[in-house]
This record gives sequence, C-alpha cells and structure tokens, in this order.
Amino acid sequence: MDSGSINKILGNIRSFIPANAAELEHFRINYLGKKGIITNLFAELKNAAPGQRKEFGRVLNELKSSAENILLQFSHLGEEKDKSAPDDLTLPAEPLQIGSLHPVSITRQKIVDIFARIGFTVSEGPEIEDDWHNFSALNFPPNHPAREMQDTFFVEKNPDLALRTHTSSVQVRVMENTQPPIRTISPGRVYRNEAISARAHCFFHQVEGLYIDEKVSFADLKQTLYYFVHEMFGTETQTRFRPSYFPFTEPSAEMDISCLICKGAGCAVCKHTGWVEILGCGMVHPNVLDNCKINSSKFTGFAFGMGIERIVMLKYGINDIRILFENDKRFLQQFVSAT
Ligand code: 2U9
Repeated sequence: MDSGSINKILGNIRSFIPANAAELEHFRINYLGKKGIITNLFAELKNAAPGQRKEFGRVLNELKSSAENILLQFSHLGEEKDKSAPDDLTLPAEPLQIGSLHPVSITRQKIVDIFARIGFTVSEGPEIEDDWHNFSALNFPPNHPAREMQDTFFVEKNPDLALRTHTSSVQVRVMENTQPPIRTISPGRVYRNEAISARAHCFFHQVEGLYIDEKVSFADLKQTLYYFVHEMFGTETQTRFRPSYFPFTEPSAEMDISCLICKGAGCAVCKHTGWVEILGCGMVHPNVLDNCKINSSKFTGFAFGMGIERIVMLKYGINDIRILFENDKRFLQQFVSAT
C-alpha cells in the first residue's frame, strides 16, 4: 500500500469523533477487528520488500496506536448507561408506603357507623359561624362566658363571626331547614380559645347528635346512649348519668362509663374513681326548638355531644392530647391496621 493511502487512513483515524458507544465499537471492528483494516495491513507486512519492511512496520504501529488512542479517549461512551431505564424491566416495583387513617378519623367513622345503624344521618356545616347559629339560637344568655374573647376565636373584622365552638351550630341549621322527625349526627372540627395542655387543645373534634319527633323522651335518650356505649366499648361496659347544666338542654346530664383500663377497680386514668366521663346530653330546651321554628308544644327532642379525642384517648390509653395533632409518623404508623 502506498504512503498516500496510509496517510489517508491515519487522517481518518485521527479525525474520528464517535457520537455514541455504538459508533466507537463500529470503529474498533473496522480498524482493529479480526478482519479490520489495520489487522489486514499487519498481515501484508511479510509481503513487503525487505528494505521497506521496517518503515512499513513503524507506520502500521503508528496507525494502531492512533486507533487505540481513539478507543481510550472515548471509552467513557461505553460506560454511560441510560439512567432513565431500569436494569431489569422484569423486576417487581418498589412496594408503596401505605398510609393509615388518623386515630381520630378511625374513631369518628366508628361513631358514625354505630349511629347510622339506628337511622341517624350525617349533617355537616361551616366552621366559621355567626353568633345566631353558634350561640343565640342555642339559648346562650348574652353574658355567657363562652361568648368571651378568651373562650372563643372571633373574626377580628366582624365580631358577629367566630370559629364554631361546637357542632350544635350545624344542627341549628338542620332544624331551621327541616321539620321533624329529625335524626342526625354532626361530626366535625371545633375551636376553643384555650391554653394548649395535655388535656386540652385549641381545636378538637366532636360528634353531636339530635333526635326530634313527637313524644321523644329521656328514656329514648338513655336507650340510644346505652346502645352506643355497648357497640363502641363492649357490652360489659357500665354506665351512669350525673345531672348537669347546658343552656341548650333541660334537663341536662353527663354520662360516665366504667373505666376501660381498670374495669372500674380504680387507676390513674379514672383518677381512682372507676368512672370516666364520655359525653354530655339532655332534652333539647324548648327555647331552642322555638328559635328554629319547631313547635315546642308538639315536638320534643334529645341531644348529646362528645369529644372524639377524649374517646380516642380512652380507647387507646393515650394520656396527652397533643400527640394526636403532631403527625409524628412513629405514632401514626401504629394505627396502620386499626379499624
Ligand atoms: C341542638 C341542641 C342541643 C348537644 C349537647 C353536650 C350536651 C355536651 C360536650 C361534650 C364534650 C362538648 O366536646 S365537648 O366539650 N357536649 O356536653 N352537647 S348536649 O346539644 C344540642 C345540640 C344541638 C340543636
């Protein structure tokens, strides 16, 4: 082969710039493979005239080392992987991290299911309420302490509006829009302007219940709550009623259940009384019925209200309400399989 042809090959090799690993491999096979250009030229070396053999050998070695330099220079192309594609498409996918319902949601759903089985519907309403629905319609006197700034979060620009302090406001709305029979519960978030502690938070969740019809009695209230307690806490759970006072019910009572932890024997949770309070209740005050345009001489009703967090804490043996609002995964993950 003449020196012009060799120089042309050398020029082709030195100017070669591969775009990818495949082009580089093609180059290797073309020049240095078993039937490659340089390999073939080395095979011709023995046919060269003895006087030219040394020079031809030197030129061929230059060709070879130039081709090897190109392979070395662009060797990174072969190492680059397509990072977007997995190594093995048949591998199973990474398992999904399954979340869980919050214990407050689990308990709210349980309460809703229990009352749904005896015909209670679910009513929802706004969290920002006017004075009428949160206080006045519910027979709160004008000077009641709940109406004070330190108990209720008022809307600064409009003192007629506040964050609801109970979900009874939802039931006022139901009564204004529906004539009896009414049988409904209102689960939802409520707000109180309280210092946060292990026992109290500035917001929490309630379920309030309302049943209005002709001839609804305190006996109906008691049977409904017995049924609830037995479904929620088990049929062995004992109950007792204590007289109480609320502006919106008359007569009013609070219901205790035998302590779930010590079964009534006395422990730190029940402060060694054997009993824990779980809800307030009573017969709807006639003023409340009249305020909502329901004839109080024809209809009577009972109502009850409970804090969901309190039930959660009793059921799961939690002694600090704040842990329910911190969203610490170590706490929440313990409820993955709870129902
Ligand atoms: C209407 C009329 C009356 C709902 C009631 C209670 C008693 C009660 C508290 C329990 C713990 C609130 O979460 S808590 O702080 N609730 O004691 N709630 S009777 O009475 C109503 C509801 C709606 C129209």
